[in-house]
Amino acid sequence: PSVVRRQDYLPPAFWIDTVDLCFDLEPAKTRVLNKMRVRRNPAAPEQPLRLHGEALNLARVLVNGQGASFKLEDGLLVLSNLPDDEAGFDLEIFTTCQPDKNTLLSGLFVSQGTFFTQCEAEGFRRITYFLDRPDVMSVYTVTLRADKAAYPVLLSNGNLVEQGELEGGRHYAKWHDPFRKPSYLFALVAGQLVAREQHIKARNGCEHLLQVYVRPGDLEKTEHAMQSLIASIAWDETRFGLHLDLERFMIVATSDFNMGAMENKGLNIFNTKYVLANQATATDTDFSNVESVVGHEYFHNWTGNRITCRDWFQLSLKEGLTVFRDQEFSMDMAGSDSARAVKRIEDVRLLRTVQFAEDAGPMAHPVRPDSYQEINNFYTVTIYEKGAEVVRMMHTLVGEAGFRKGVSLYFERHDGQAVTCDDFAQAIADANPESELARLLPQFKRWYSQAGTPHVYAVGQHDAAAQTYTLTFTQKIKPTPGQPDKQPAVIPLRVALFSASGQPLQLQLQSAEGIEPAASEHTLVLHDSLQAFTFANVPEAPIPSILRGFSAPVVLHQNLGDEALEVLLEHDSDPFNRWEAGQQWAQRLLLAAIGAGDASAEAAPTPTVLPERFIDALRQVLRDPQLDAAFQDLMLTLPSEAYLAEQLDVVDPQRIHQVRQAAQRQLARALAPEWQAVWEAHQDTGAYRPDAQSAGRRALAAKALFMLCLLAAETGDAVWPGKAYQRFKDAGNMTDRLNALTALVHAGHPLAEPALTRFHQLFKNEALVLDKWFQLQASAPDAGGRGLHKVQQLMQHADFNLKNPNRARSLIFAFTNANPAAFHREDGAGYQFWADQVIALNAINAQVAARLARALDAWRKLDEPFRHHAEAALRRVAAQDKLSKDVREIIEKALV
Ligand code: HT7
Ligand code: ZN
Repeated sequence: PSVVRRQDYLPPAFWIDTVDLCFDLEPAKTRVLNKMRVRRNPAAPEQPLRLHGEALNLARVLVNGQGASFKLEDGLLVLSNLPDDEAGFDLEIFTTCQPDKNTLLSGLFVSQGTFFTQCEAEGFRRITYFLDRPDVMSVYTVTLRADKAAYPVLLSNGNLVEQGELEGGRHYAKWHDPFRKPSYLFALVAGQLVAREQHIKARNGCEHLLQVYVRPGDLEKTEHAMQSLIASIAWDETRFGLHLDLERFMIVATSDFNMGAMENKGLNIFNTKYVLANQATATDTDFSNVESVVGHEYFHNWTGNRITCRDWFQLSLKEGLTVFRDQEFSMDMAGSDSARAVKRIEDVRLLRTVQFAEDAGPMAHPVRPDSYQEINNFYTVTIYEKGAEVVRMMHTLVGEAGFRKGVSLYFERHDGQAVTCDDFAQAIADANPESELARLLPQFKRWYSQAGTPHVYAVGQHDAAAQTYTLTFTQKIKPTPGQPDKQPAVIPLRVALFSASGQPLQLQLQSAEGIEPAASEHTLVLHDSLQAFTFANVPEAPIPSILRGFSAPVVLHQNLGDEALEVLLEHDSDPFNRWEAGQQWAQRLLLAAIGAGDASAEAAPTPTVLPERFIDALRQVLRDPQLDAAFQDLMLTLPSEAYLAEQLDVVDPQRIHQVRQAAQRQLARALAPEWQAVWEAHQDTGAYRPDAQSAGRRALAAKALFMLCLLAAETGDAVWPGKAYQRFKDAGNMTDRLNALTALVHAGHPLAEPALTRFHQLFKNEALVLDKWFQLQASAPDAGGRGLHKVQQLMQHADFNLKNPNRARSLIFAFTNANPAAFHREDGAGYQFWADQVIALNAINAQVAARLARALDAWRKLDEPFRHHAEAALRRVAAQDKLSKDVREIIEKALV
């Protein structure tokens, strides 16, 4: 396989200063005339000009208006004997491509009769020959020509400078983007679209036109996206002093898209899933996702577009930083401290289930990878979520104001440039020369170069005579592929201490200089494999609260007894660690139950997994009127099956499922009166609002209904399923409707079937709602082992379409990634199905296929008989001769 290595980076041999593109748009054959001003890079060794190109038909190449000699070598257009003029030369290339055959959705493609582009990471080379690398930045002028009736709206980056009529019912629009940009930020859209528009005036007095383009009929679903955009603009001004630099900012939605959205300069292209939302069709989660994705793409305008990446190994430079920014934006929008904590918990749950698993598996890679075969495989949770945690640790180490200073310095130094992760870290450290970050910068940057999750072991020792309490920490990172030896990481640990009755204690940290001033919390900074910290004047053995707010992306091991966890669960003033205490306790109980029985010898699941004391603690949480509903909901959620699997060396997915289900049923039974009270107390009749508070109340009510329906499945009670069906029918919003339907489906109640039929009937013309319909069925419990059969049946449904990534994800991925008990079958049929779908998708859309391929990343940890079936399925895929390099990289790494 051909491997791209970070250490092989060389600056480009040429610069492309300006690009003038003219498109004659036709679905079957689009003509592209590309006129560039090219100049040799004096700093690079002399080489021919090698332009990237893929799936293009080349018609003409002219240099300074004359026919030029060129070669096509491995997909590259190679031009030598070029003019040696310092001022450069004109290069004109004429090609055609076939957008309607482009099922890969990279480059120029057609979705429902509209042209769209997707150029990140390497899609521009599917539009024209170019130096398709992020460090080549150019000024673009783009003319779009198309049939006016079929494509009335013609959009590209920047400002509209001209438009008019052409012969034969055609028309044109000319766009100019004054900002230099890399080719991956180029975009065009042409089709029958309508826009919600809003004029805004920024703080600095500049006026801007904001537009959200959708298909006719979807306009009334764009209000939330527009409000989210306006909020994002205001937030970036307030929090970072970054203003919108364009006259016009456009968002366009498409239903065929490989990812969530794309930050093309001034012309963001979005998956409809992250734009369209109204209360009838979108859930609270959808509303909140729209807000955060609109924010994320908007924030890229500075972190990604104004300053971009030197090469794709630096991808986290823009993605980690922008995820950090969108997380902070969502927290600020959520409002209360409790709502902020809920958002933090949700982010950490994603990190710990998906990213920690990635870091422990065959695809483990550093936040700044050293090599790749296919860059599209590196848009990962490590680059995004772990990358955001690295930025968050910098923020913790230099503080809020210091971080803002650092970001300002970063823009002062690098605006308009293509830079590296080192440049970012250096700017934050240089702006805060007295900080621990500046002191420890070379070690801190190991977060960029070392893969794997650090494990931190904490031991507390109280010295009654000296009245001191010492916390001793050791840290260790397990080997990952290609990295057998690891160095200690810099780990900021926010720490507090509590008395045995849960009172917060004042901390007096002893240092070489003496005793530091008393504080309720300290940030201890680990940087060695063994370190101890001593607190003075601690009369009794305290209970430590470590890693508050999840201040570093590590696994913390501490031997706290159940009593201590109970105290923290009830009293920790840090909501994250309060939640974490409950999770730690639940995890310990569930893992003990999983390990306690031989699954094959034990037909019935462990009947009582949770002791009365644990249930009592949760009962208090559920009864506490001071707590926000969203927080109560999270406290009452047991660790997921995926998270539990992550804690085990040998995984029996069926056993994990049985035990978690048993615990869930126990909570349903033991807390039935509380669930009823919760349901009654959260019957809001007010107008629907998707804010964090209201969404939290709906989520908690949904959990109550879910539990009561689960219990009804045991007792035969008809009341709660009846109420669920009623709610399903009468709900005034999609959140309540879908939650009620979910309760019926997961309880396996007979009313689930008519409800599903009715749901389909109601929403058969709403693609995003149909996705939910497929997804719910694909992730439903595997009653009698029929889950796989159900999914296979649904693949034959008239509304299923493997070519549409959202639909493929909602059915196939929901089954393989979110329904472990149905997917991991003892007969291996789930894996065979997975292999069939990877092979089928590979021929349509290699990027989506490669994502699906990752569902078996952790196959080596599986217990038998799962493991040998999984291996056979992987080997079957590996043996395919027409495998894309995307899928091949994933499968080969899994089989190493
Ligand atoms: N920067 C965007 C990445 C992206 C992408 C990458 C590969 C293939 C298709 C893609 N669509 C969007 C998304 C983001 O992080 O904002
Ligand atoms: Zn991004």
